[in-house]
Amino acid sequence: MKQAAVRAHTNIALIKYWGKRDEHLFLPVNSSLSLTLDKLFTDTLVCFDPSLTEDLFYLNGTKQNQMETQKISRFINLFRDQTDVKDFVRVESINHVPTAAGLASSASAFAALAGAANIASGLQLEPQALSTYARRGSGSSTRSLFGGFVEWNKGTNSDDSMAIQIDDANWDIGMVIVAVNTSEKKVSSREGMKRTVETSPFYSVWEETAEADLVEIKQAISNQDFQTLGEITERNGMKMHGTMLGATPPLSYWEPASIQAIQIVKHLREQGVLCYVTMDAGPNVKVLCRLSEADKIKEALLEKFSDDQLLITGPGKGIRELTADEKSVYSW
Ligand code: 2P0
Repeated sequence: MKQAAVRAHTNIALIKYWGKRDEHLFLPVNSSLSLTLDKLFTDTLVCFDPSLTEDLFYLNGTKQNQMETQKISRFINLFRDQTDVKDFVRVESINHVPTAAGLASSASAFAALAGAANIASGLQLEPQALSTYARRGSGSSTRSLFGGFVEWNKGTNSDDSMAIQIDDANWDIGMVIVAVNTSEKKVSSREGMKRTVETSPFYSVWEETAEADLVEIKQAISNQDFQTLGEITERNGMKMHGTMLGATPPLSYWEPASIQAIQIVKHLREQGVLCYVTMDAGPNVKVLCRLSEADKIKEALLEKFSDDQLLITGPGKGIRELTADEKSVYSW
């Protein structure tokens, strides 16, 4: 049996990916940039087993249905197609994404799956090339192959639309996640971005300006200029949500409590604390801050939110194989 177990951390985009130019190959309209997070990750075992008669997928110990398993099978086929490993596969995945964080885990999920399949199948691609495989599971997972600040270059084709680490973010960078509502969203990212691309009159402006935002944020990272980094993050996220509001029918993931969180952040800023919000395809708010100021920011948020709705995290690392000790806690 050929097997491997890999850990991948999730990431939050500071320059957002919102729209595909090729839905089959997951080629994005614009390049994006994210911060990988330490506290949120997925551990995944991939085991090619000649005794199996079908692919099996267990998530947090529960066997998944045919539809979920098919997504895994299609993804694993990318590796079976490129190697002489043709056996059926057993995939065991454990999400260490606290439910309270209210974050989707597709980024860490497909990054961990790609990492484990890469080793188990013997394909042994370098992380950058492997990110082009992760991409075909879920766009945002492209960036989770690496730690710190990561750029997903939109590329010109399927072979060069890949991620690269820009900086390890080891300069007092953190995030406070405000879990406003953890129930499943009604409109998936996939559907939401498609609707926005097809119907929002603002989309052409998004496309034009996202690349300029990326150039500026990379300069801010290279200068370790936290204020500019935060300002670009906040404006790019707001612009993505504005673009969605222009769609037909209009798309909004916000809830009243999202705005309450944003107001607390603005108030903190007026008091001289550098902190900035970003939001994804859901009502939860992520606050980019100095890690050393995260406790203070959490304290202010505790006025409106409970302790279990707030999570502080620093920058995470790229994918890596699990140690024997780490594997031994699971019943794989
Ligand atoms: C991002 N999001 O850059 C953006 C910002 C949400 C808002 O990538 O269709 O699960 O699997 O490629 O990656 C979430 O969408 O979508 C996402 P698919 P994905 O993080």
